[in-house]
Amino acid sequence: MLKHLVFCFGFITVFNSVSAQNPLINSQYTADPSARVFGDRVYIYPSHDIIATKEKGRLGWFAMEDYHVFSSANLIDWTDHGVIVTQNNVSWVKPNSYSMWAPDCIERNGKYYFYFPTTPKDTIAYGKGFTIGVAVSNRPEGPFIPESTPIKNVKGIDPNVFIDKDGQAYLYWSGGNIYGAKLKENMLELESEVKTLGDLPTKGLKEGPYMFERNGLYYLTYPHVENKIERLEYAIGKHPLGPFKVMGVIMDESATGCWTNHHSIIEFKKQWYLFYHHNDYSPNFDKARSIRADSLTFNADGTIKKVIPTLR
Ligand code: FUB
Repeated sequence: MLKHLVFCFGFITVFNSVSAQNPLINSQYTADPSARVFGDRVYIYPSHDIIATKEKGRLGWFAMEDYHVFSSANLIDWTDHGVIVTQNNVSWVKPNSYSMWAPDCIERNGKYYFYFPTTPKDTIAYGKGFTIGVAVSNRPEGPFIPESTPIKNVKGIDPNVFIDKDGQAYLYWSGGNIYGAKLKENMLELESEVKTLGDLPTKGLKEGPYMFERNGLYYLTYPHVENKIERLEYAIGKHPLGPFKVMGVIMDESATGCWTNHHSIIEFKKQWYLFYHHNDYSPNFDKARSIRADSLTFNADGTIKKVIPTLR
């Protein structure tokens, strides 16, 4: 696999000299990009794929031990701010579980809240499987201090946080279906019952929720797989917790054969962008992914025009 990485990085360097954009990061595998605009920069909080070995993780499966944050003022030149959270320095995380999956980060009142799904060591207290933790910082690039327990009453992966215009925050996550709940002002606890967002397709896995608002419409966007490869789809509602009406596809199944896709959508300098991943640097193994971005545009009625992935 290392061979692929070295080969592909060489390949991309040639493109870079003629202003390559995608994949965005070429120093490591990255996936599940949560992009945010903080000040005049875009920050990306991705998952960090590594290749599992007999000693690290489970061979042939996702292996993720930490998170980096990257930022850019122009979406071309990216700064790696280094590791912000790592599995063995969060007190409640099962050591060496290599399960630091898709995160998100949001700002509230000058503090930055980093949400990450992973597996707890105390399965009696927190249950088996994934739960979601939070780490807090005064700056988007950290240092982040992890809370001493995961969020109560949340089981699942792929956290996404949305703050509505009235100041109410919502947490979304997935676990086969997509779930949502109000968050308290402290951003660390649920304020409401958990709701299954049940207006979505019933067939196939739905995960990786990402909520945004535009012109009074709430867009619940999510990867959905019916066969083998995920497609990015969306539904629109008039309230952050629905009901929602399924509208269609944002991005078709990846042509690279990458099983997963996982995305975020932001407006930066008056242009909307879709951040997502494929496996460009690891064509034969789709658990070593690379993040991308492409412009996203809307029709006059608020529907989203399908995004065609570009390599540069
Ligand atoms: O990165 C691990 C998992 O793959 C994420 O949690 C899913 O959304 C999928 O991208």
